[in-house]
Amino acid sequence: MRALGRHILVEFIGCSPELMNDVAHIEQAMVTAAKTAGATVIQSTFHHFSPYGVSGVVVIQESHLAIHTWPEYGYAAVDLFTCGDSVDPWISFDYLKKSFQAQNQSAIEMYRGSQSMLKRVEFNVAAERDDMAQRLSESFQRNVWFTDKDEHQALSLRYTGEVLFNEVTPFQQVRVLETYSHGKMLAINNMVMATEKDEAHYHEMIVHPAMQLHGSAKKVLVIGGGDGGTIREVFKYRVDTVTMVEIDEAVVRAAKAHLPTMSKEFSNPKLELLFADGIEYVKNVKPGSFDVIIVDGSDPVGPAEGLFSEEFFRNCAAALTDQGILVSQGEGPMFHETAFVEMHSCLNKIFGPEKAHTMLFYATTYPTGMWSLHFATKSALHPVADLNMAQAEKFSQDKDLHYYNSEIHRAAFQLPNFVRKMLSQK
Ligand code: SPD
Repeated sequence: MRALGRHILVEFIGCSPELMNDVAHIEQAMVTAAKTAGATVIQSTFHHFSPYGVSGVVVIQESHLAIHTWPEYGYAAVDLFTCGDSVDPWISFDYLKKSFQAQNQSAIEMYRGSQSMLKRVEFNVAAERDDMAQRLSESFQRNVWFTDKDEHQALSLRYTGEVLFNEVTPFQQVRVLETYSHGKMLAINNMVMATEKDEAHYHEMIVHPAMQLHGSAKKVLVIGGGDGGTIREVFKYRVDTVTMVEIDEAVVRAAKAHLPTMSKEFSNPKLELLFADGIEYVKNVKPGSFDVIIVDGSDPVGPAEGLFSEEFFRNCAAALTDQGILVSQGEGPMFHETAFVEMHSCLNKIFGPEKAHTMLFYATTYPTGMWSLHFATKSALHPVADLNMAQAEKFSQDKDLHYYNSEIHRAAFQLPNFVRKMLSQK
């Protein structure tokens, strides 16, 4: 060979946009492309960026394969770089072309390290290199990362690269992945919804402050919450009925198949499960039907967008009894700040400033880790002053709760100054 390495710069055009946004597929394809060409794979590192795009590298003993995709253009920029005679990068090229369903492609091959420019110096590393290669090839490491982000910040979790559930429904993409640090994770449209390790923070906080303050809620409405974590907490009380209105049956199916600790109450006979649009549901519900309404929706993009509107909250307020309480997933003050502020201001307007409150808690797998719940009461009950602390503490102990206790309840309603300022601006 006239050069040390061969470098093919590839443009894959007209690829399947779905495949170009599927980090697990791309990682698998790149690793297989390397192996098919006869390369020894050492390590792969791949990241997905929400909403679109995947970047990754497969390090091979003979150099590397790298990619960056733009799903919205059906485009992938790929580098195939191999050294030595034993690996033919064009075999990887052919494999990827098929795997990405590319309609067009162009490629430029460059010879790297032209022998005419280089002078060999005496340096005998052959023995060590063979030994090292043997050891490395026995421990191929995959580094596949899921990233939940906006334009400026992100939270990433490393996962196995295996996708346990993956469906694009008429509403959204629903996936269950196996993370290394947080167990199985439900992701909707590339946003973390719940992980096995920290879901109790969210589900206990969206349920217990309202149920404890109310003290005798019998009829509860849950909007969203298809993973089952919220109803699991509600069924820790002596309720008569829980009505759950979930727009996407695939979320419930994914949870039943892969998230048993969250989904265990779906067989409860007191559950009325409706697959319908919660926004439409509350438009038509009889006034005064529910003691507690819990809005456990996704983020304010896609089908959950209407769950952040004034009309929706007005309908919820009407659907509550006179002692009723509303709680809604409220986004983070440092992530989706606008939605966070507007939702509070909306509840202020509908319920009155004395009756609209905000809670903060730790959500370790939501971007920034600081998450909120908005809380509003129809009655004059104050969520802290009127809490029966002894009863809340006893409940937390008796039920062996993971996050909620009486002190956490009180603390959750205390806000840092910067959050107070944000909320008083509207
Ligand atoms: N960014 C995440 C917001 C999550 C809201 N709902 C989660 C569903 C858990 N039941």
